Amino acid sequence: MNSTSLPVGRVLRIIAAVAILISGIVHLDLYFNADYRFASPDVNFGRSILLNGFGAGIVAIALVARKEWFVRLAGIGYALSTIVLFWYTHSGHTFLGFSHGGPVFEPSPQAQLSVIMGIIAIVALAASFVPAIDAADAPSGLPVVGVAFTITAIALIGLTLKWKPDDATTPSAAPTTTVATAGTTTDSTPATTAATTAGSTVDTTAGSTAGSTAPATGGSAVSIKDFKFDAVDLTVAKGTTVTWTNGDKQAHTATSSGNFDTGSIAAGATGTATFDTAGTFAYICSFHPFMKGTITVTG
Ligand SMILES: [Cu+2]
Repeated sequence: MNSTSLPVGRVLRIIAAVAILISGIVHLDLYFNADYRFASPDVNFGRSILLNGFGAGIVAIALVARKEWFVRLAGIGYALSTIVLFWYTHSGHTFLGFSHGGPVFEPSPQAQLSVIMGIIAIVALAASFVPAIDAADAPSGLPVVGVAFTITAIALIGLTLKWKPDDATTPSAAPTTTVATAGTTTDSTPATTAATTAGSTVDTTAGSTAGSTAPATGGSAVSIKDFKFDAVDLTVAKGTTVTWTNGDKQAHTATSSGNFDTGSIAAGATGTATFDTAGTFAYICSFHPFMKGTITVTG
């Protein structure tokens, strides 16, 4: 080695900084490009995503500049809390509350990049707490590995941000159990049925198919826009099929635990539930539990 040899600890901190920075860029993208800024007026959900993005930049700079234990611990805390918040801010379908089959996270495919980068940062920083690893001289090849990782990571950002579920002719992430037939039973609950019209049904006229896919028997509509159900409290007659039309760039659901669940409704798509039992059913979006509504069914 020469006099400029690199301690492993420094390489690990740079790797963690790059990973955390990527996680933060994902959050900034969610905020500015995926409409999460519209989730801000009433709740802090959007703002928390923005804060996460800026916080990532600060933590990343600190990790590159300083090697104190508390800086590395802050890096672990940042990455861990991001992953925990993914879980906490979703009411839950599957892994960390994301939905729903398919190869990617719904509603935010880029969020899986954030999770992967968080895990990398945690592992790298945890390793830096092992004195023997931290103090060792990096093998001459390690900086090359670091550069390769950085380039790969930046390429991943580009690819992930470019990738939009809407671009696909056949939406891989959308549930494939139903086609345009509203009210198809997918729920074992006898009282109600739920179905989701996959994004493929809106190929011709996006958004306007809600009316045509709704059954003729007195369907009722709820629009979803800017992370809100526009008919917050809807009253319908028994037997009515309610159609939710998603006008956001993000997927949403209408979910009432034990009663009905539209499943993930992709951007521009519709989901339905049929109400055969009188009563009042409070529901939320399981991806964004601050989105609330009720359906009251009159006998
Ligand atoms: Cu939602």
